[in-house]
Order: sequence, then C-alpha cells, then structure tokens
Amino acid sequence: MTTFEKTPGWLDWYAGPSRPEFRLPAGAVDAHCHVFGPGAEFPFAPERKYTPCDASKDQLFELRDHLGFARTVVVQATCHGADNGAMVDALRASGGLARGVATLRPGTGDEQVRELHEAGVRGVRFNFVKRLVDATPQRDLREVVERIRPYGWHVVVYFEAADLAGLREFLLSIPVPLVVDHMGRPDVAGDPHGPEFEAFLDFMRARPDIWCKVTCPERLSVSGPPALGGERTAYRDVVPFARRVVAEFPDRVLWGTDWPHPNLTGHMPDDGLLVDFVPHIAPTPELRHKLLVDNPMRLYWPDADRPTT
Ligand code: 0GY
Repeated sequence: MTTFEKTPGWLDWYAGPSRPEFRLPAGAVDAHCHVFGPGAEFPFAPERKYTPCDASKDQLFELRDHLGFARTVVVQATCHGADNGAMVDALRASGGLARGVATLRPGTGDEQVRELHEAGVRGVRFNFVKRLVDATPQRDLREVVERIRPYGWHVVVYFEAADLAGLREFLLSIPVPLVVDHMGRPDVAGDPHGPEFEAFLDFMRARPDIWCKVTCPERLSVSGPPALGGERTAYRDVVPFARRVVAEFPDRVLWGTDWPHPNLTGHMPDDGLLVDFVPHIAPTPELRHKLLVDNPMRLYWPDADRPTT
C-alpha cells in the first residue's frame, strides 16, 4: 500500500463546519469541489506539485448533506493528474447526484471519453496556473477539444488574472462553452472597476457561452475571514468583484465550495461560513436561484426535472 506525506504547511479541511444561516434553495448544486484519494486507494500523480490530505467521496457527500446541497460537481484536481479514477468513483457512487470535470491528455481514445460521459463527466479542465502544472502545448489542448466536442462537453479553464491577455485569443478560439474558475483570480486588493477586472469582464462579454464560477473568496481575499466569534460576513473584499459578475451575467454564473480547499496555508475556511457568503454576492432570491440551481442544472443536468422555487 502506498502512503503519501502531505506537503509541509498543508492545512487539513475544516472538520465540523457550522450550519449555514443562509438556507440554500431546494436543488442547490455545489458546482466546484474535489476528492483527494484516499491516496491508498487512488494514488496521487507522480507529476503533482503538491500532496494533499485525503478527502474522500463519503466525506464530500456528508458535507453536501450538512450544508444543504442536493448535487455536486467534482472537478479533477491537479494532484491526480489525468488519472480520473477517484473522481469517477465518486460519480458512480453518487446515484446520479454528481457530475464531473476530467483531465484528459492528447491521445485519449473515444472509448475512454464515452466511458467518462456515461459515468457523468460533462467537461474537461485546462489548468494554466503555473504553480499547479507544467504547460501543455496548445495543439494538445485543441486535440482534446476535438475529442470531447461530440459529447457536448465544455472546457473549464483556470488561470491567473495576469495571464488572461496572453491566453485570450486561444481561449476564444475554443469551439465549445468555457467555464472560468474563480473569476479568473482577480487581485481583490485592486479596484473592481479597474483595468484588470474590466479585461476579465470584457472577456466574458466576448461570447455568450462563457460562464464564470464566482467562487473561492477564501482563496482570493486579502482581508480574510472574520475574527473567531465575530460576525459571519467573511471575505468582504471579494464581494464587489463577485457582485459585478453576478449582476452582469446572472445566467452564466456558478457557485461552489471548493472543498477540500487545496493549497491554503493561511487559514482553512468553515464551509458553513462560505455558504453564508452567497447572499452577499447574489442579493435577491431570483439571482440566488439562478446561481445555485438553474444555471448549474442547465450545464450539468439539462434533462432533469428541477424545482422552480
Ligand atoms: C482549486 C484551486 C487550486 C487547485 C487546483 O487542481 C488543483 O490542484 O485547482 C489552487 O491551488 O488554486 O480550484 O481548487
């Protein structure tokens, strides 16, 4: 049995999260979370840049139920490379309540893509964050797009704000819908109306099928969580950025916990508090229903019946 030592400084996910004060609407989807291993069963990839703690599918499903989500989207994390085994195992165990986003290398056969589709995978992730992956040539990424295109999948893209200018043309040339992780990682110490975030919004405007996850306040925040025992409005500096995206693109935003929160070294968020962040960025019940139910259902479960209130 292989055992893995987690990366020094790596924080374990927060056990015993609080119950959110904000009651999620019926049918809410956690549209961005991960499973890690367990490493003994699903070994981490040799090319990984970090070794996480274990975070199993059962623990993920327990958190889903505790927070009040109905469904989850499990996104392949870089520590598992292109071995989608742990993610697919979670999808298969979910009874149809989880969808997945995979990592594929060029050369993946159609048979393999069909199997992933049948397990519930609906997207592929291209990660451009340099601390997480070595660069993949664009021609390899294009080959992957051609492979997944017949299945109606989308491409989830993760990049740093500073890299958008260099990636923009390539991303806009991808002929399937795009979903941007974590608002393209804006510097929230900056101005939500400044040139960096305007460039991101302008990218979103360039095509009607670019979606955005208004996620990861805990990752982007400079002001951080509330003091222990303080009020529940955490990560205030992220609010004006996320609000702008939700207000302008109410039909193309998604939200998720990002549990178990890879690579956080400063603090580990209480996932109950994270859910309480949602009403601050989506201030009306209509916006929240789109963000948490209608939009993710349209993207990941287009054929399912869904609650309308
Ligand atoms: C996230 C963010 C991070 C990590 C990964 O796949 C990953 O390893 O996505 C990060 O370190 O910013 O979305 O979970």
